[in-house]
Amino acid sequence: MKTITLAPGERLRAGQLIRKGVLPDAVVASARSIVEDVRQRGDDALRGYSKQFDGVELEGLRLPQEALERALELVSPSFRAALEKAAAQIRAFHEREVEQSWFTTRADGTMLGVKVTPMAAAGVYVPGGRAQYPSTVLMNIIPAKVAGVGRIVMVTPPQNDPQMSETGGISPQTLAAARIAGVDEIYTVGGAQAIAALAYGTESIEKVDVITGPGNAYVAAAKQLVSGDVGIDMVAGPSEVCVLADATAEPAVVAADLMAQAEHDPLAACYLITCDAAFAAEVERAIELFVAQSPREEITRASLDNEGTIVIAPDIATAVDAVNTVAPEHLELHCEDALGLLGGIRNAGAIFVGAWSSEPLGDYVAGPNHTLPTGGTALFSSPLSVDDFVKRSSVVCYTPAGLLSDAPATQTLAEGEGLWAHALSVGLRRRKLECGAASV
Ligand code: HSO
Ligand code: ZN
Repeated sequence: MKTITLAPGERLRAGQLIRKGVLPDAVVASARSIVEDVRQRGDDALRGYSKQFDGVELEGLRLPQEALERALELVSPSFRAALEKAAAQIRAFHEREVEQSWFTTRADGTMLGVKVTPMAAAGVYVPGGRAQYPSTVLMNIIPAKVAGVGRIVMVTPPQNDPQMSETGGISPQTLAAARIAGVDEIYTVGGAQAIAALAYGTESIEKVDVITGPGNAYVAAAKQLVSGDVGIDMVAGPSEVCVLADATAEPAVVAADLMAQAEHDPLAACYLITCDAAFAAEVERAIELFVAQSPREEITRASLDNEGTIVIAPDIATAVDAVNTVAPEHLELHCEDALGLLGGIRNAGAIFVGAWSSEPLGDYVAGPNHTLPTGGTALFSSPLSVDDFVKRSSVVCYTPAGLLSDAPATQTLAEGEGLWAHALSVGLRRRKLECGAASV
């Protein structure tokens, strides 16, 4: 890990941080041509790309319901029970996020309000191979379900793996999670082509209104390209954790917490911010001991060596300021007065408070969503939530008394903007009420 030592009065600057995640032009260009092709040729294009990229010849694109039921039998009872516990707690948390429609009535009887409506259909992308996490399936489908989305569609590339032949080339763990979360349709297509199919529809896949879920660079590029025609969640960059710790924390525990993020991806970024240089050195020693035992040693080391940063701050206020500059996806407050620091934290996707709040609890079972803003976007964006699956319509319902009260100001503003028919629209109604006739 590299170390930045801040002198008294010095602040961490955003420019000192390594930020990865800009999509290469060549990837965007290739995603654009795939998206266009799927728009033009529909299912034929999907079949062609599945053969080319995934090495599979698709017959039907839709996974039969029996594969979902079979997956529930194939996973171990303890894995299924863990998924069910996680799903229940994620559901309970997201139910708290549901926003109700609201209406208010003015003294003149005019009613104003907001009508909240779930999106009709949502598409959830699930990446293939090693990055396929059943927990992410729960985290994407459950908020859509809680929002009241009528049709939840999952897409994922099939694996050419004989062990998955009974479940259509998709891992039983992933399918069990999708089944428990309440998926409606699954299609065995992945990549930019799957995003295009969700966004524009093909002969076999009906279009959706919003697409969420992580994917590789081509998937991210395709999501960006179709956004505007459909809603998308954030385009996630490499994972991040920032641990703010003092000497009351156990170095081994902090080491494990940093490694838990580092093992995701060689580009994952881990930060340790502390006022205690001796403590930071102990954490580094603990990492050395653990990392040699990790089956994911290579990824973990690559992440910590290239993207890991220790910030030594002169005092806790500077340390908190540094946290806000990093604006991490995950923040752990591992300090004596962790709760007391919460008020000063302005920028973080998820905040884990105190020694017992291990970040992986949040990855799996605590309840909040683990799809979080990365790359400093916690400055202005929020975790995936029920909100991503609903839209609001404002509602305006005037009474005659309300119209008479608001017509003059409306007419004045309309005339000021030179919009004659705007003034007329209100004026005719006003005249009808005042004179009993709307005619000129
Ligand atoms: N920490 C990851 C989510 C995850 N962890 C899935 C384990 N499985 C990004 O928030
Ligand atoms: Zn994780």
